[in-house]
Amino acid sequence: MPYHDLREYLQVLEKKGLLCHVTAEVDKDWEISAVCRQAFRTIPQARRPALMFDRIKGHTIPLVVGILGGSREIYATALETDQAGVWEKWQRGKNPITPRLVNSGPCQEVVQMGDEANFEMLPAPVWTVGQDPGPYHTSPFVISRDPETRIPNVGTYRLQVKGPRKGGFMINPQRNMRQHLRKNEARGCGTDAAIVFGTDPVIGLTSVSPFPYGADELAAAGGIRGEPVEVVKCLTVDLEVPATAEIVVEGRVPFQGLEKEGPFGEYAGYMGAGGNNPLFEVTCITHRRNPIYQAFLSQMPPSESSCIKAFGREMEIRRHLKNNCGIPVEDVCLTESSGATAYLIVSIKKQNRFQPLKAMMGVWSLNIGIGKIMIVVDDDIDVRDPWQVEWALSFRMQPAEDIHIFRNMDPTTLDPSQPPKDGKPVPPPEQVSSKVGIDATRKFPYPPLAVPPKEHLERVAANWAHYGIREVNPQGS
Ligand SMILES: Cc1cc2nc3c(=O)[nH]c(=O)nc-3n(C[C@H](O)[C@H](O)[C@H](O)COP(=O)(O)O)c2cc1C
Ligand SMILES: [Mn+2]
Repeated sequence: MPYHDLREYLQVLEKKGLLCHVTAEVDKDWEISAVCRQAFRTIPQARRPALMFDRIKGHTIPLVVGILGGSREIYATALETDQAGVWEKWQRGKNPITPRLVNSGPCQEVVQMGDEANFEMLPAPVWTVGQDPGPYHTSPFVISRDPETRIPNVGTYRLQVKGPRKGGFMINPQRNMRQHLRKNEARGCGTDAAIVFGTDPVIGLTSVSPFPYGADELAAAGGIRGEPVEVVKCLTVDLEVPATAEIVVEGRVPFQGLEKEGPFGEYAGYMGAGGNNPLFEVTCITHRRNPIYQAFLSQMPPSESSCIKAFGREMEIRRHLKNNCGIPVEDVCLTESSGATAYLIVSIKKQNRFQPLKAMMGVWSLNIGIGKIMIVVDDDIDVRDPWQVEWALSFRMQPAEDIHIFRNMDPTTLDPSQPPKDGKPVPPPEQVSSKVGIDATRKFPYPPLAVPPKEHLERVAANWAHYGIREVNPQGS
């Protein structure tokens, strides 16, 4: 049975020991960010819990973070499976199920119209204290629709809190919602939008994943869940939102309403400059009684952003290379230290010598600027083990033949290594990048491996205690 709402999902996380309550009172304007950062940088991913801040100074609404991308185990739990089952579960999104419209839903238990609506009642933290201009919503699921086809889109685009009824979006040029804004601008109108916080977890996972334009993420979520997402009509805009959502902020992106947004501490680990970006004007806020607010931790990797992006993108790459390019892919790893964007390793069961280069071309043909550095290895190499990848690079690769550099490719977003022009950072629409692809597969038969026979190793392992070998304790106790 799919999760009905965020609350049901949080209970499951709690039961599995994957959610930890912070009961100490915290200040959202500096402390939440520092606690999250400390948790992500000191607790290895496999042991890292999602966090629920129960008491926030000056606020009544609790905040959850890391509940979708705190770790790969948490991500799998959101999909009601284990890590090995994620790929199969995700594939179900290819058979979308249209959302079911219902008359009422808990997301409208409390209604605040017009001047009553106060965006600042939500406990949006300040993330990069001293450098971000103020609090930011990092986990909004933003719903808008194509004015011609009326097909809705859901995407996560961060939002700067600019006042009780005003926000500032950051929507990259290639994002789907940009097309809605462009089409409406051409007709001289603004764009209705609904910002949803806290839903059944599958919706959040589809909101951050790059589905092609025209795909409705709520329908994809329905396909993955195996049951339609229930939606209700918004009260002030022509949109539908998940009925069991915790909080819905309805509003409008005004016609030609651009304003300075940012700078913001970005996924790559550096401050991004920000820019002139679309405004958001709040018309109404609806929420459940005792709502729960959700945030994502971004900034320097490892972060929730790097974990969630890695899983979602690895699956999209694998699907594309397999289904569209016919490459026998074994596994795909986008490293978290590269923000799950720049550094990519793909293993293949190579059938002919053209496939490594084709795998590179296949990845770079995707419209998401992934894989500035891409390494292709054989299927005996574990792409998640840097030691094995370095071994393959060291002894299955000849630099002059196997390193391929391509210029004038699409850029990695927010990559500060792109040199400035006339002393200023190059604006996103003008950015280009070069890419390097390294073929670290074997090109001809190799000598046998220099290790003891497998049966000897197994015999010794079975009798390990007999040898009395103890590990050194670094504490010396
Ligand atoms: C934590 C996190 C934060 C994100 N913030 C932004 C953002 O501020 N602006 C943006 O354009 N994309 C952002 N993204 C990426 C988009 O959510 C992602 O590309 C998604 O596919 C967009 O939806 P769309 O494909 O329907 O446009 C973020 C992703 C994550 C995981
Ligand atoms: Mn989309």
